Amino acid sequence: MSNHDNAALDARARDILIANDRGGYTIPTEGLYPYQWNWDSAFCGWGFSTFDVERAWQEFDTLFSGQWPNGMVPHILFRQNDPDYFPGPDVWGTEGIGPIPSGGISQPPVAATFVRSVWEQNKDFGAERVAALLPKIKAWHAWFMKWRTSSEGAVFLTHPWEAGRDNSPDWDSSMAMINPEGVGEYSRRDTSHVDPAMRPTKDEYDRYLWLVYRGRERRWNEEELSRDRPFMVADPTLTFILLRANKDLSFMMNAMGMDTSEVDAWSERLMKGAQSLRNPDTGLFNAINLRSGEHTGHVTSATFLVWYAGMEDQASLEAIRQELANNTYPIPSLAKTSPLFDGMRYWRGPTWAIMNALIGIGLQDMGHQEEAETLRIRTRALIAEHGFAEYFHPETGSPAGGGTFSWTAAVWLAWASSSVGDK
Ligand code: 2M8
Repeated sequence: MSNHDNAALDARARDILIANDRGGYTIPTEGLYPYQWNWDSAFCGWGFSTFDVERAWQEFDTLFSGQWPNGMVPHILFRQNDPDYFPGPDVWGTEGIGPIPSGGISQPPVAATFVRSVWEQNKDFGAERVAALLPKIKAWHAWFMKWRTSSEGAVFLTHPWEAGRDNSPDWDSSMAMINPEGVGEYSRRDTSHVDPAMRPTKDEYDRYLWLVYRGRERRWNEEELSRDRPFMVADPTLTFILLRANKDLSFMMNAMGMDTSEVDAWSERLMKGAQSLRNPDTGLFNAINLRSGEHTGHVTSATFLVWYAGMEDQASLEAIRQELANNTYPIPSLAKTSPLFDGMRYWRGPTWAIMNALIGIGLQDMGHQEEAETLRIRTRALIAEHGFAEYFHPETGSPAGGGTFSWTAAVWLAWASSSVGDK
């Protein structure tokens, strides 16, 4: 599609990861996100593995070094205070709970899958590292099973930041049920780094903070928080990703001669949970507002993680073919046919390279070679033509959000670049 210098782009992507390296961990991008984020970090490990395997293992190690005693791996690790980001460690108030000041919620557990991928590239080199990580990964998945699964077995989020798709329309109806009283004045930092038209609204931020204050008041005690959850949405991102990660965990444990029965039982449960996400009206998978019981009805990029979870589905296959046909740069984070579609606003329309990589891996694994390759080639063109941005307009390809973004660079190196497979 595009006529680009692939080797130069590989070098540029490596430079971005190296420049965002803060010594064993990687920040998503300077300014906007100055800390270690959970799923960003796992993607970075995958990206580093293409040129520095030792550094890849370090990334996983530093991520799990922030694990809480209850097994949770926080969505952000605040390794130093940086006034450029809000809400920072003082707002979260987690000091003393985990080993490092952090967020009080988690993020999509992609780590097991990338750990497996890096280990499989060189099993001798990675054996010890994997053996040390497996109990930690298992404890994290156990935390999800205990505190974040619905009665049907789908994984739910308790804060929009927990699914990583911060302002997705999937949360709108649940967010509307919150009255963010008492949030008071605060000063956002994100809108000083990025055009506010590309970010969540003040109404959304008020609710994000209200939920954080509520968690902080309860010292992030899951037992206490589980008694009354004002925000609770069963989500395809978390459900499909945990299901996939859990199967990869089982695979690695089995290879190490460990008993996998408990982990396999979790996969069974998650599989049922995933089925509960199928919207009877559209036939596609989407989120459920667990406080009202309603499916949200939105077709998002998370809808198409179904193959990533190792599940087959004809209706989704037809729908993704349509997305591939209808967008120059698929897959939009919200289908263009939605009246809420906004091509530049974060998780309400733009295309994200990380979601494409996960969807593409799933399609490939499940034998949908043609769709997988189309998605990979279009993502390659998108990045080659528009740079290593945080996200992109699905029609024009305009770069949006932060620039020189780590996970876009990582996805380039490990999946989108035409040199992948040559090595
Ligand atoms: C975005 O989320 C953070 C909060 O976690 C933010 O807006 O401040 C999301 O895109 C999330 O998925 C991502 O991990 C994070 C860092 O790239 O940024």
